[in-house]
Amino acid sequence: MSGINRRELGLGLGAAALGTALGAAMPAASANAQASARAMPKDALSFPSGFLWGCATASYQIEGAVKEDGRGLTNWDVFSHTPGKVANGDTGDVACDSYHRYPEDIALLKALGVKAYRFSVAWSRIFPEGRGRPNAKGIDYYDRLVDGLIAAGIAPHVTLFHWDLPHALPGGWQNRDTAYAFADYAGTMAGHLSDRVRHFMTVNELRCFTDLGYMTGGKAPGLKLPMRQVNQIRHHGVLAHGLGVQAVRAHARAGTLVGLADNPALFVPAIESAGHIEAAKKAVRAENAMFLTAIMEGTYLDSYLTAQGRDAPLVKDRDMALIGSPLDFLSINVYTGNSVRADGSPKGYEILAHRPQSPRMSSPWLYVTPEILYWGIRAVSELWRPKSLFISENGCSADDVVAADGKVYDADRVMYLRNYITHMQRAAREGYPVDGYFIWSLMDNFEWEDGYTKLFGIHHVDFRTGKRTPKLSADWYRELVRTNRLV
Ligand code: GBH
Repeated sequence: MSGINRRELGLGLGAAALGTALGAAMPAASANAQASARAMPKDALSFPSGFLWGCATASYQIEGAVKEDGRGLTNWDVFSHTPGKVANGDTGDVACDSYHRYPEDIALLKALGVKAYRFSVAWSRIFPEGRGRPNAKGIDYYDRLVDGLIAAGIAPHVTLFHWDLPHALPGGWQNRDTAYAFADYAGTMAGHLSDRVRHFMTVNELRCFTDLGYMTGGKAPGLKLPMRQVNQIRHHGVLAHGLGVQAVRAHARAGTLVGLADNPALFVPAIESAGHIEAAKKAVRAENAMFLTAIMEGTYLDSYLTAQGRDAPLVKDRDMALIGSPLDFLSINVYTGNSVRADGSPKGYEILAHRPQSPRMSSPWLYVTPEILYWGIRAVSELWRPKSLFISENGCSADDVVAADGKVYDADRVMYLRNYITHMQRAAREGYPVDGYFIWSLMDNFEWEDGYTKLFGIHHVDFRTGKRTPKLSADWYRELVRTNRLV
């Protein structure tokens, strides 16, 4: 704590800012101690020097070329081609055509001035059937992409699984074998790319490819299974991550960093006072018991196992140790979060529902809660002390309109981003270990079950021609990145 105080004091912050910094820094102090080399912001609006600004995408959402160069069929090809599953019957068949237009994408990143690009590898381009012998042409594509990024001075941050699962794997995530197939694939890619890629994320958002695919069914494969099976699928998901961490470490060069990109449920304390802050933190730990809590603690909380009773997952001997494999960094995707208040219940908290009049962006689920970025970073830092933390996604859909001059003036997206990033700056200023931020998304793309009806890009994409045009939000982000300061 004294380290933080000294640094904060030396900066001559105003009394109010200092009060916040001191009060809030206390619980974070030991989280910060291990990262004492991390630079602090030089003033109340700046980010630490070396803060990593980036943009994110995912394979099925941007690549297209679904039948090219031996790519195998995936769950999302099947799902999007099933009538009634995706808005307008949209598919990722062509999407942004990044499989062919990736040099343009690299040019967009370069023009923004960002130093990192988070993309995902399509498992079925590497192993068309999910396992077996690697497909050289698939690997070549990612070689070209990675080489192009490095030539442009942009660090590739690779997600190994962002939901496009090879269809040939029997039973998908219902089958424990899929976790082992994932590890083989993860090891292959890490072995191949780690001479140029330093950051690997195993999986993206456990809740989405397990619960939303197999419990509520809005995402591929669109099933609504009983809880016994859902819990087993969740277990296979976290196991895949753990096996993936081990495989990356076994095959990658020394110095390679491995983590995951999860979207834990995060909460804003209803009031910024000790009891509510503690309640919100408790909620983060309990509500993510089957996912991030299991990964960060290497165990399932009793409260989760008890609540599931006979539906609890079947866990084999070494599973929990694998699931709890120590990580080099933690990445979280942060979009929205409910408020939580302390109460007298056994759990100690109540999650408050969003109000009908609460502001949202274009996606109905996307309630505007900028403070979640601060409280999310703070909760995971205090609970699990990650060595390094990235915001691997943050962004929003907006009802974009192309103006007469061909540009999208998305002042609402700028408002959203500016507010969220302001709260991330507070976290950095207070010494929480946040090292980088990736906007979702570099460009408009296939938004899963919403097809092309909800667009998150800071570049507009004309899906008839493939043309990319920077929106106002891209101009704004360029200025933020250039100054490394809130703008
Ligand atoms: C991320 O998911 C994804 O990683 C990315 O691919 C996606 O394009 C981006 O965000 C924007 O959506 O409860 O069924 O009503 C965001 C996480 C989780 C989004 C749950 C929507 C609610 C849908 N999401 N969700 S539902």
